[in-house]
Amino acid sequence: IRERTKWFMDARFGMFIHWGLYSIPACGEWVMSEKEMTVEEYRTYFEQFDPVDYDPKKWVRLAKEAGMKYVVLTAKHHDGFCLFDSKLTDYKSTNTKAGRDLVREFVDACREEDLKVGLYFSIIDWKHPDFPKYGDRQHPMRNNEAYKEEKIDFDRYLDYMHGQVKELVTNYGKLDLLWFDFSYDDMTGEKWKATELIKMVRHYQPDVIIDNRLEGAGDNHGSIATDNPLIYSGDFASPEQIIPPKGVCDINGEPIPWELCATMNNHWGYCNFDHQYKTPEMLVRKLVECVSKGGNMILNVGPDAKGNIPKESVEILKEVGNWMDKNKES
Ligand code: JFZ
Repeated sequence: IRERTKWFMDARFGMFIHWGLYSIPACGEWVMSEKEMTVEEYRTYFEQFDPVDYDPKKWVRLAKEAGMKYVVLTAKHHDGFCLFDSKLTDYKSTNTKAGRDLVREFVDACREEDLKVGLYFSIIDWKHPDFPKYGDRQHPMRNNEAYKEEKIDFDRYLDYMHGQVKELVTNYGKLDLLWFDFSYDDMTGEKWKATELIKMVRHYQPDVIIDNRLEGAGDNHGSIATDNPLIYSGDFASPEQIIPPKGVCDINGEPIPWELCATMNNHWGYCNFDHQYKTPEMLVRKLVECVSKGGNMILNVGPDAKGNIPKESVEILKEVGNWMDKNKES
């Protein structure tokens, strides 16, 4: 086990936060793709974004009360909107009614409450003009013939994407975790110039730990599970929603770090009609099962457009926290 993952293996329980412009339509973070919206159509949410209740200290304190040891926020999701003050785009929280760098306030809040801080960053970007559109598996314009003959310069996109990661690893002090999401089609990181990307990340943040999704996602454990991992293979595997029955091992059968990412209902981004919440009991059982199999659990909340965590989620987390308190080692 790598030295840098020790805190993570010890932490076991974290909070995932999916929050961005998609909190406004309130039907999940994939709305732009699902409804095949153009950048112009989606921009309405950018004009509307006004999270008057944004107070990351509240989020972080709730995580702490639930017994969580780290928090990961979507600095940028697939829609391309940045919660941070990127110099490489105008499409950022600083230019909305919020008028501030929301990642900065989040990072400060985590440190103030003494929790480890992580940022999610989408290597997919549906806003950038040089990201492949027509025929892509999930781009909002995948079916739009108008983009069939479009010439794009993918290297220009990669410069942009790498540049934003550089901003994140250089402007916000020491980060504990980076959660990249996600490689598809060829399931290798080379399409994203991942070797260069992670060399740069390690230069500025030698101890940050990264997930394995530059090499895929879900059940694909990438080369983290081989005896010769690539530089971008990641420090932990990231199974989604379903607990691997026997934990996760490398090719020699040795356990490797992994983290189940799970939602409380059936969405990541805020969804105002999804009331199918798991009970606190179910979630505690999941956590215990992960831990018993050598894994972590990162449990998601999707704050609404104003910046409030849904009250169902708050109640669930308080219950989980009660269980944690009762079962603390003395
Ligand atoms: C990805 C995102 O698309 C989603 O919005 C959310 O952020 C989640 C945590 O990660 O979702 C995926 C990515 C890959 C797979 C499944 C869901 N997969 O390959 O199984």
